[in-house]
Amino acid sequence: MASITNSKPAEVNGECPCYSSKRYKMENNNKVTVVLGAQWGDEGKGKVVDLLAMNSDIVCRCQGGNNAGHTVVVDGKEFDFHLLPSGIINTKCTSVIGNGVVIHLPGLFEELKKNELKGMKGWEKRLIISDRAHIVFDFHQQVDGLQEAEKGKNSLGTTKKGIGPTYSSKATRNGIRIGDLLGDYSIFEDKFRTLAANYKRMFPSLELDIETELARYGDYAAKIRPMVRDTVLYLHTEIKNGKKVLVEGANAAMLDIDFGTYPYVTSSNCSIGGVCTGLGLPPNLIGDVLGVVKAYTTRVGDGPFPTELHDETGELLQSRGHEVGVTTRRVRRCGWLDLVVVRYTATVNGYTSLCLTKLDILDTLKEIKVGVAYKLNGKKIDYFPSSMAELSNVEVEYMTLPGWACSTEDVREMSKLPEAASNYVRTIEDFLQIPVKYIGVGQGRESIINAN
Ligand code: 2SA
Ligand code: GDP
Ligand code: MG
Repeated sequence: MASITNSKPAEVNGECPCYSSKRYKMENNNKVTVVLGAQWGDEGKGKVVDLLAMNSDIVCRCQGGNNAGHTVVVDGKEFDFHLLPSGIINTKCTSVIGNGVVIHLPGLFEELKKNELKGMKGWEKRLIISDRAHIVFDFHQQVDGLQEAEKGKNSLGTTKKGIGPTYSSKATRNGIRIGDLLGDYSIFEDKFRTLAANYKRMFPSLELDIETELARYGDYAAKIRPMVRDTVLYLHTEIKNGKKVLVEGANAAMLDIDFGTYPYVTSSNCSIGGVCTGLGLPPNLIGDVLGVVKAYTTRVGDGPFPTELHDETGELLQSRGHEVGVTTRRVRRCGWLDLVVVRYTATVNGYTSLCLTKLDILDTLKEIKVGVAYKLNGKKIDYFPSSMAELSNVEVEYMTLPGWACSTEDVREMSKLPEAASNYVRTIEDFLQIPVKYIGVGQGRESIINAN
């Protein structure tokens, strides 16, 4: 047994190692930048990520699957990404699909092919997939559709991409991961047969050809093998090496399974916690958190939407904003900007700055309303309702601001924005007490105002 003495330990470089705070280098100043949706999704995260990817080495997806639809427009050419990080078109960036993502392999290869045809090159060397990510099978997608049909008028309006059933398999602990597919194939086969049989028992109408599926997955295994690795080790090594990492949140905080409008949510954590769990990053590595806020609000799918407009203004926002689902082509519901929502998501996500997108869509309005408080039974409430019955019944208090009634599409400097538009931006900043760093005034990469 080692004897305990009172003598001072040996000194190293003039300092006692036991008493020196420098003994372990705990602090890493190379922090990860995060882009998160601040409303119900489709805020324009893809465009922001594409822009920031120009100064990043690695762009990661941490949650969700191909339910997401992120649009990037470069030189007039439109790309839509679902599973691939929006930084993939940047040839200097490596793209990571993290452990928290659920992957539909046929969808992934379709997406790669489609973008290759649009000119995306060399992705094979730039795409890394986590061995811990769960696989979305076709039967998960079928089950998603069947569950929605069973719910009838209480359906959630999912994208039917199998997201809920796959996260459900993950939580039940009979899910199948990419690593399983690449390991001993007989073990994968066993797991697949068990999982498929479970679902067939629950949903007898499922159409399942197990042998064909197994053969198909053998082919996918060979195709993805070179891209798969331990992304936790990869990311931590690269962060230590000083590489700039950008994280692209999918969906948005109001669709977060914990903090969103449950049950009208997706099945992952689309807020800041999902960044840590979906990539294996500790909170002390998180740096800037950029909240992407659309200058009005949209929602696709069912669920309460306090500032929704069922009138001509709503239609105008929908048509001017081309508010159509990128994955399902569903028409998005539109309404005024709801700052109660954004303040709530800012509380959860801790935005260090904001990107206000689609300001140009408001260009034709004479006046613009912004939701600033909720009342229930005539009384203002200071919390965001967790109950959907309450949220459906809130009365929104609005602030009315003058519109600018002219085009902002060609504006590239803050000083050139019409006064009423600057006032709109300042009102948002003042209400939220968070600076607006970028303002989007068009679809293209160049249509952005640096508001710093
Ligand atoms: P799911 O499929 O289980 O994740 O659906 C659950 C809810 O989450 C909503 N959701 C979305 N909301 C906005 N945008 C999304 N991506 C696509 C887009 C949507 C589309 O970029 O336009 O094309 O319809 C997305 N993905 C999921 C969904 O509407 C449900 O309310
Ligand atoms: P995401 O899911 O958050 O990436 O957003 P989507 O791609 O689903 O939807 C946003 C839509 O708005 C896309 O068609 C974008 O090209 C478009 N968009 C993004 N920013 C702006 C902007 O500032 N102005 C205009 N007019 N369109 C924008
Ligand atoms: Mg989208």
